[in-house]
Amino acid sequence: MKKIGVLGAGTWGMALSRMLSNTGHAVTVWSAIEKEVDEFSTKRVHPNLPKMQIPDEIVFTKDIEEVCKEKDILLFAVPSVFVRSTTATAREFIPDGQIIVDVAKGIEADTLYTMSEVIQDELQKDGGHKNVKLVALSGPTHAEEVSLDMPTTIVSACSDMEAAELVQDVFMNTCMRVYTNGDTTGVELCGAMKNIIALAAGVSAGLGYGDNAKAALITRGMAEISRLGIAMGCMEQTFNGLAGIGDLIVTATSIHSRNNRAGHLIGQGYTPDEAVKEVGMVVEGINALPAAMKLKERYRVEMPIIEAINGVINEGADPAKTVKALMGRHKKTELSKSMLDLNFENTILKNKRSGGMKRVITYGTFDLLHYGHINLLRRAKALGDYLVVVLSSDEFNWNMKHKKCYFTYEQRKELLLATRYVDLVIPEESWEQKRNDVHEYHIDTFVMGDDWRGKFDFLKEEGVEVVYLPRTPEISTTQIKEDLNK
Ligand code: C2G
Repeated sequence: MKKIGVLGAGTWGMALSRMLSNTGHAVTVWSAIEKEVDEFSTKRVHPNLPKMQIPDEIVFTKDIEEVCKEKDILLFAVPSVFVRSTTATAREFIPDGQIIVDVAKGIEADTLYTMSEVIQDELQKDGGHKNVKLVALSGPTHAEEVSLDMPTTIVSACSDMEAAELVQDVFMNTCMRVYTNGDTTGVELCGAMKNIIALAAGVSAGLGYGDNAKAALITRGMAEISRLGIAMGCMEQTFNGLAGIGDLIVTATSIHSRNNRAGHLIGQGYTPDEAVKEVGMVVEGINALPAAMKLKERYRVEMPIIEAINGVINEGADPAKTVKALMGRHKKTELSKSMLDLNFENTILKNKRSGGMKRVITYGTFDLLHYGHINLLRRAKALGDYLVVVLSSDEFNWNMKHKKCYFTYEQRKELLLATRYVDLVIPEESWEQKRNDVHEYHIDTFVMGDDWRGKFDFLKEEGVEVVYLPRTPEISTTQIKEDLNK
């Protein structure tokens, strides 16, 4: 039996509180809305969950200190826009080392932080709380169904697997199956972004379009979220999992979903504000849009559906015209990489462009290949479909870069080709070859770490997109050599 403090008495917070109490845990629930506390503690029914009985064992409190102190787990179940302020109020009562589970789904608009990052950022403002363990709990989980003990699965994500497993044990029961995952950011990104796709699916249905359009939005919407996640360094399989496609299916196809309902009204001609008022509850998909647009820009990821729904919600674009524009975009390939590989080799040899395939190029020495290089290569690959690495030759390194490599060109090339991101390796023999390379290999995007920021902007004149990605701090080939010499 664990002692659990729940912050937030919304639909999801209360459905989980009931489940935890009925499975033998001591649950205390706090809400900033004192009227709610009075009502729930006496009537023991939540207005949004009329069929659910709130167990008598659940203690309600208006005192945030009481909900925080001496608990095994704190559950943050407030709407995403109140996570920061709630953390600030609770901070002085939260001990270091506390396990905190966040179930709010969203991305903070100005910082682009996920909810667990917001909580951590706010807690560490006092210079302490260095050992708090933040677990994201997210998946295909309608509160209405959980409140009726209907079979449900969910993901407990934390980089600290022990914390993820402890939460798995607490929340696991005959009605709730919990899976662990180490990719907190990926799980939280899915949770926030899928609400936007659900909104789009609602708009489509409101316009009178059918299941074909819904399936297209779900499939291509997940492809966009996955592409963004990979560019942010998340794990690809997170997006194919319960927190990713699982949660998107349940949100985009269900009448329970507020995002779906709000979208439906907008498709029928309501303004976003009218739709939110009609739904009467928080529509997280609308709250997540500004951050989604900023992430798309920062990581330079093509996200046409996100862009289209943002046009409808925030720029007054006509929903019907927007769908027509989406359907009329230039053709894209869905081919797997291997097919792309063959396809690309053929086009390279025949020296002609193949429709819709984006080619990326990057340059470097890549000696003693390390995770900083891999982070760069993974994000570069996520910007397109095919990555060409121009690898500094031994002569170029020695004569022009005054670098003595540990591995020869051939050895460095072999290591690069062994990674899952690199499709082609060619030699870099001079500083001047870039202008030619981008034409010879039909390149769309040139990528370098931001230690080179500004140095290659001239390539824009060649019609190439120039992207500088944040370097991975604290690791470098030089650093490795120095550490090994000690
Ligand atoms: N990189 C990174 N993070 C690190 C180390 C390297 O993102 N911790 C990136 C660099 O910014 C660069 C790439 O990995 O984009 C390869 O790094 P180096 O092998 O150090 O390449 P460099 O010496 O910068 O050569 O004509 C351009 C040069 O060939 C680039």
